Amino acid sequence: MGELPFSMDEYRGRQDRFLSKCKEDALVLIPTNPVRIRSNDTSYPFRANSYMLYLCGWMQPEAVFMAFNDSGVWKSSLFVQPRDTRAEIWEGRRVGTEGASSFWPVDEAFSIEDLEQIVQNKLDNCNSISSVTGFDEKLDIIIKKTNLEITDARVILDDLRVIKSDEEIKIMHEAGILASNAHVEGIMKTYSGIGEWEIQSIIEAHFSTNQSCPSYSSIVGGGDNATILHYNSNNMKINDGDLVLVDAGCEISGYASDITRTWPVNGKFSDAQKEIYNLVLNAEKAAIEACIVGSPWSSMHHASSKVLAQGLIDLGILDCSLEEALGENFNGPYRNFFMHGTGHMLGLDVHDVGGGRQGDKGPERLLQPGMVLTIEPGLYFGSWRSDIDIPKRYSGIGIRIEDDILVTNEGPVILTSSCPKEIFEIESLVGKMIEG
Ligand SMILES: [Mn+2]
Repeated sequence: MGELPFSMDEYRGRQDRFLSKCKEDALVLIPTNPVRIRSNDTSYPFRANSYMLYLCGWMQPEAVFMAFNDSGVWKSSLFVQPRDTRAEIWEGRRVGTEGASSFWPVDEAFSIEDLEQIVQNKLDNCNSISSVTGFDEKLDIIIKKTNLEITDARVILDDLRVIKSDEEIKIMHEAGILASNAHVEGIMKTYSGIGEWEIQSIIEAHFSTNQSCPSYSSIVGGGDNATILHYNSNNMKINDGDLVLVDAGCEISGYASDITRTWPVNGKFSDAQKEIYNLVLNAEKAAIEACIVGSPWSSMHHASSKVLAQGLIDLGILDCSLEEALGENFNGPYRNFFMHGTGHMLGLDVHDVGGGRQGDKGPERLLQPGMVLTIEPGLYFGSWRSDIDIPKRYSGIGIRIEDDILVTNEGPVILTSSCPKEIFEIESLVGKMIEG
């Protein structure tokens, strides 16, 4: 029924760090995600809210984490679905209040049906509410009725979630290795004429065989489809001579991995493909090297942008100086071919909390030991583009290379390093598991 991925101490430590920063007169209320209806009595697969997973690892729906300060001591509790045989026959087993208070890292547990009444009682001793609103409509209504000041708990929680503990890093490394192995299997089973959906199913079967699942919708784009950044139709055959871009990661105990690799379906990069591939690879390596403790968040983006812009000039795609190519605030013409950021935080969410800034408008974040982020530069020359002239030699090429990086005092550690990315490695792997 969902084992806790971490020790009680790990969760209690997270709660202590969070609650010690909350106002002492605040009632803390953190909901999970709602069950979303697909149609009639079928629903989308339920996935608990990441703040709930972070604070107490509770994976079942209809739950609220609550905490209040009782004469200087924070007490935490969980509202959960009560045991109910009739409901469990249809929906599955519930942990219930007794199970929650015995085996989860909280002091007590209540039925979710008593939420409003218990919250009302607690408000006698509280003058504000710290919550994450916008997820649980029922809780939002209860909170609004109180007329108390509401502070956004995310401001504190996001800063905590940004730094991963040793236990979290261990799981994220496992997720990185599993996604690497899945990509390798995808590469080894690729041939000219393979369907995008077939590569998707090879990779996702690798996840589910290992009791994992995708951490986002897998992108498998052959040829021109690789130049559509969030392509996930995955329904075209990939022709001899084309590259395929695969952006797919998995989730272990709620923690995401996120890998992109690009390979030729016939096992051999053309000269033009090689030129762009090596440029993106060099940009990726430069950005990884910039993941140094104390560096501003944007330094990795600047590092990859400089390599890409210079490369576009060297290949004759841009006809200007490096300064002009980069432009003001790194928004110059090189952005015609590299339209996205170089990376994002990674954790319980694939695009994890706590990106470039501290809080909404705070100062730029500096890289610290324990942060995990992706590095994923790319270059895209969609033949279908009407906004700019695409050089013929590179038309139809889309390449992105993405790894997951742990920042440490000893320098960047690549959690996905077992996924090959050098041209000679990839060429030697394509089709190796095709029989006949
Ligand atoms: Mn990514």
